[in-house]
Amino acid sequence: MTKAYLAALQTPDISDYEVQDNLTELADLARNAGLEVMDTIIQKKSQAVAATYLGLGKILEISEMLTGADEIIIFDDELSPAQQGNLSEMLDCPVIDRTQLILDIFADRARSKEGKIQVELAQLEYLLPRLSGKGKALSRLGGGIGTRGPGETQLETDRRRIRKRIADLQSEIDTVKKVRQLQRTGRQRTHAPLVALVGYTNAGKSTLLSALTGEETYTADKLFATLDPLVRRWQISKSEWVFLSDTVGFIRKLPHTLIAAFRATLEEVISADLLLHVLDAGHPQVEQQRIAVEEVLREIGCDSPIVNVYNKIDIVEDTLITSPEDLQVSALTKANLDTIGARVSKFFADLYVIRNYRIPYDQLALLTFMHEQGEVYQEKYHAHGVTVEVKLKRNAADRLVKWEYTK
Ligand SMILES: Nc1nc2c(ncn2[C@@H]2O[C@H](COP(=O)(O)OP(=O)(O)OP(=O)(O)O)[C@@H](O)[C@H]2O)c(=O)[nH]1
Ligand SMILES: [Mg+2]
Repeated sequence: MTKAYLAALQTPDISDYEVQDNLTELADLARNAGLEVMDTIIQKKSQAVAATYLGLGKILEISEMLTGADEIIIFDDELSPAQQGNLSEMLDCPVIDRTQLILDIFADRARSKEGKIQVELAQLEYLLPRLSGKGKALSRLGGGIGTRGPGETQLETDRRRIRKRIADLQSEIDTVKKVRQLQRTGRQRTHAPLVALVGYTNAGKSTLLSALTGEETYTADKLFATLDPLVRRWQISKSEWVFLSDTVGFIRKLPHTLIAAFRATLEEVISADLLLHVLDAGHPQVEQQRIAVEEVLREIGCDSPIVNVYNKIDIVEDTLITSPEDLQVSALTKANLDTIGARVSKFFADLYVIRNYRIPYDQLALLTFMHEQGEVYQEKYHAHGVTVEVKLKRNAADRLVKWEYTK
């Protein structure tokens, strides 16, 4: 098993607690990538050294730890291509950063064609600037970590071929996007709302989707178990149902290349009417995780309303203090799951209104609008115009008050 050493730079704005937290998570990521974590190295410094990231003293200290066996050094922050090349040369050992580690785990987890294309795109975008002049350092990453996915041969091809591959992958993703768009349009036609489960990786999203919908999903106690989006029907009450989606989990410092590459997958989240933010209440860093997820949501341009669902309350010993709007459940023991249905049902009851309109014949575009945006219950043609009974989102209805009438 490859032995991993973890390294982090602690600048004055980062507390001891925070740096430990980040390293604990990095160790978890490393183990998820099949590495054995040996030791951690922290350097306190006002800023990173431009050429080598760490100072010379620290680099010597690390080199003394190394035994020359199958070893790798993993940095908690993204290294520049030059820093990565220099460090690897000086330590005579593969050097990767958190981004590359996450990309590697994603490559290992990707099963579907869509997942594989997106991960490969992210990996190539990451590798491209690291190819020039540092070919030697990169090809030394042989054997396992950092080489899964695009493969050794592609790493050695010139940048032009990689650019061409990136362009091909991008056009494949465009096709995926179109297919997803069609599926969404199909769903929109049913006028059932879309609720998306979002949250930190391993929070219990897939377990919750299974518990709510009764559908089997893949769940596992590992990071990024789910990569592909999944949409299922969820009957929230006898008369109401919604679409519920499960997608890839988030993490702190999620690589930008991944976020960009996973846009097609994340559309499911962006276009949702409501987000259920699943939080692992048993995790010591649950609040930091909540903030990290909210940051990623902002980054992908998602501003849908959010309901926080604190999951895993079965393993929380003390009373969990949350805001009164937040829900507390256990997907595993199914405790309090009915509170989620009740909240979602209330949300949509407040979101939609049923109204009657009288539309003159010279305003028929409004009728088209209602068919597109809402669910038309009744439509009658009279001499003066059309009367319609329709269920619409409240904000759409507000724009139509002029044509409203009470029966
Ligand atoms: N104790 C406890 N464990 C839970 C609960 N819900 C989920 N888990 C466990 O947490 C682990 C992760 O669950 P998943 O449903 O795969 O989590 P996820 O959010 O889908 O994770 P990713 O797909 O990796 O992002 C699994 O081992 C689950 O059995 C819960 O309510 N209580
Ligand atoms: Mg999952």
